[in-house]
Amino acid sequence: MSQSNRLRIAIQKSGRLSSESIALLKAIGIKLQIRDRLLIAHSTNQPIDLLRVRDDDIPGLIMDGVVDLGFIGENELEEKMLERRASKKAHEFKTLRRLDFGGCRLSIAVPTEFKYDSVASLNGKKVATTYPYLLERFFAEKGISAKAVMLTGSVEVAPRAGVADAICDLVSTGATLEANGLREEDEVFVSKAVLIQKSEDLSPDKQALITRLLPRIDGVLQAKE
Ligand code: PRT
Ligand code: ZN
Repeated sequence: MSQSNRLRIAIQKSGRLSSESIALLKAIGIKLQIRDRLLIAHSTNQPIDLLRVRDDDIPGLIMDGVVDLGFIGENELEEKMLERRASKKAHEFKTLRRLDFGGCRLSIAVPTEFKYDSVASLNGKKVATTYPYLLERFFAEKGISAKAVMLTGSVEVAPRAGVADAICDLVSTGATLEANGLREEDEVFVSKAVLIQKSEDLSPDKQALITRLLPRIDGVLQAKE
């Protein structure tokens, strides 16, 4: 397979990070034509292609060196890094910038009737989460022996469904927890969107393009402060 000399950037196809990732690229002068169904979008004024995928795939695409840059939430990035490190897969990347969107926290929440004094109240309990590696690292740091139960969706209904005693899920406003009779107790990880680069060296042309783009990103971030 011939290596394209166009810079490849992975972005979430549709979800909470998509529109702000695209808005940032446009704000730094990259013209993009995005057709909704297509996996690839080409820039019309820069040697840049966007690869539009599920956010879960972005850390692996970077760590396997398949794309050059990616926009991803730190929660997803750190979880996939821990998972890949545990299974001895490539897990290196470089963080270029921490961005001003996608902010959330990965928190432990319990049903309102659960008596929670500290994280030690979770000893011997089951905690449903989509982020078992982040949660188990937190338990290990705190010396807690609790079980992370993996659920890829509907984590907030796990206690009511009798699947777990508590949950560990992403929170932004807290409305979802409240609607499900859950109370936020402890923060496991605080996250924002980041721009990352694969760890292997890029061609001089690609690296020079990134070096030109980064000050423009800084300008956009500063203007919004
Ligand atoms: O389809 P794909 O796999 O690409 O998307 P996805 O459904 O996995 O992800 P998406 O678009 O929901 O989220 C992408 C990223 O946005 C996450 O990985 C986080 O980095 C970031 N983010 C920021 C959030 C939230 N805020 C957030 N509130 N991701 C999810 N939520 C969910 C949370 O899981 C819970 O269900 O929103 C609900 C809680 O919100 P509040 O406001 O009620 O507290
Ligand atoms: Zn996802």
